[in-house]
Amino acid sequence: MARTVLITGASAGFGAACARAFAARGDRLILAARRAGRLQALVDELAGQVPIHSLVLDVRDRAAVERALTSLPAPFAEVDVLVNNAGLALGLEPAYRTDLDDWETMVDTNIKGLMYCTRLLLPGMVARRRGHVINIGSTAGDWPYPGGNVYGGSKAFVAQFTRNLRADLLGTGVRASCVAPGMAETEFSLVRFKGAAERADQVYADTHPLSAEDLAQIILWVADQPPHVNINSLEVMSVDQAWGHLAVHREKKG
Ligand code: NDP
Ligand code: 8X3
Repeated sequence: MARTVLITGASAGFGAACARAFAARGDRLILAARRAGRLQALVDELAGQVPIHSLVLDVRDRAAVERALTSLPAPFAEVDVLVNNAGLALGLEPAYRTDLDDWETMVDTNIKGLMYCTRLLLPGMVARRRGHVINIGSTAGDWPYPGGNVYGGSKAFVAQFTRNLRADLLGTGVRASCVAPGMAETEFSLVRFKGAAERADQVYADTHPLSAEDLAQIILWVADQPPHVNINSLEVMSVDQAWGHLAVHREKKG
């Protein structure tokens, strides 16, 4: 049966790949992002396939999110699957050198934007006794690394928020899942390094990272489980990525 699927951050990366994957399954799509042109190109690509409602939306703007999600037009009004994907990392500086504005942007997007969308759509899901909130976390939420500071902290929030949602949603039939990818080649690093393409490319050089399409298939699989099955959390890495040893500071004495 066709579902109504709302994907935030649908203009690029995982979000755009999810739009294509859910469209191929025949689901109705609500696609949200800030860049209208990118969103429109995706709508043009998929419009012949499934009904699509696009929202030019900044998830940090609580009033705009409230307006958009409380006035969804009829065929899209009952959201079955919310993919809370919009998010970003900004910078890789140590905590004592980062730009406080970057920290605030990450909190506003990765935490508050995700909160707004979830809170606005949950009551309908609970009333209909069906629905699925799929949050995109990160390995950075579990495994610290230098420069991960607020980005990793925001993704730790996503992981624990998802578990707490499960606790609150017990008995409602509504599902909550956190998909936590490791390194994946999207525009993520270009955004993190503020357009420095060479530096972004280095992240993926000479290795085989996850792709947006890999993640879209995994997210689709999470959504496609039978209604009584809840994938709580799912961590996924490229086979070329694993944990390193703990860092040790050494300094000659005297
Ligand atoms: P991309 O940069 O390719 O895509 C990010 C998407 O988020 C874009 O569509 C962007 O659209 C949207 N977005 C960013 N800020 C906002 C905002 N304020 N309001 C609405 N949409 C917004 O990155 P990814 O696809 O890689 O990232 C998707 C998610 O996956 C993020 O949450 C990221 O943290 C997470 N992730 C990524 C990993 C990776 O290695 N790539 C690994 C683990 C997790 P627009 O600019 O048009 O608004
Ligand atoms: C993105 C993966 O390792 O760059 O969440 O933080 S990482």
